[in-house]
Amino acid sequence: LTQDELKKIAAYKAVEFVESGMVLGLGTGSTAKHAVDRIGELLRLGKLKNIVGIPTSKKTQEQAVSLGIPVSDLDHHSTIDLAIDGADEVDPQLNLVKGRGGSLLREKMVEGTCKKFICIVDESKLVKHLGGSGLAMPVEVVPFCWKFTANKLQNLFEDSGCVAKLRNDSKGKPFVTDNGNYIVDLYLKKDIGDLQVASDAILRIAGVVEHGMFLDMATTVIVAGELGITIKNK
Ligand code: DER
Repeated sequence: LTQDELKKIAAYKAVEFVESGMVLGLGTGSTAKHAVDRIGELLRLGKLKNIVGIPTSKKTQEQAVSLGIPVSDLDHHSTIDLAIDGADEVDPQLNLVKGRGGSLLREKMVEGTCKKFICIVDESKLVKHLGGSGLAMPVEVVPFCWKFTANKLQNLFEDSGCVAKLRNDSKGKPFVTDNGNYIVDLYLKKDIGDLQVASDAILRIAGVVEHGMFLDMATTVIVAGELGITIKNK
């Protein structure tokens, strides 16, 4: 099975937990895309009714609208029944790294106010500890003096051999999030120790808007692997 087929399997399994009348958080990324497609298909087939989607990015909003999924926002629905979204890393305690797609702020706002958050991944996302994979730990920062903020972040994790890099788009310009901010990616050579301590320290830096560690937020993780589907509950 290809990675995308595994993503689709996890996504379809998660949509089995969607009930008519729900207010749904719609995730962002290639895995969540399959879940949004499936929700649209079930609505079209009449197998789901009265769904309201709260998108976690402009991209997902466009996808939902194109599928005929009614969309709204947190100002109109401050509590969400179920959010379905992907992740870049999942540790054994269901802590996540998200944001390599650049949508972490709206994802964290939506997934921080839902009764249930089902995270959908293929097995390649499973890690023992967050942050040590050498892949990006995204941090959304204000554009104003971003270098100042990036240096503060780099110094914070200097004992983990951290390198902070501004994320650029395909044209080599700074990537700009849906919220008009920049992303500084942290590349760590060692696992992050105490995740909550790290989270608090990052958020104390004034130029930081939000980071990509989603701690104690997922209530369920659905993992699709070569040997089948695993459902991990908090
Ligand atoms: O950027 C994000 O937060 C995405 O949800 C990411 O974490 C997962 O993206 P993928 O499903 O394309 O791997």
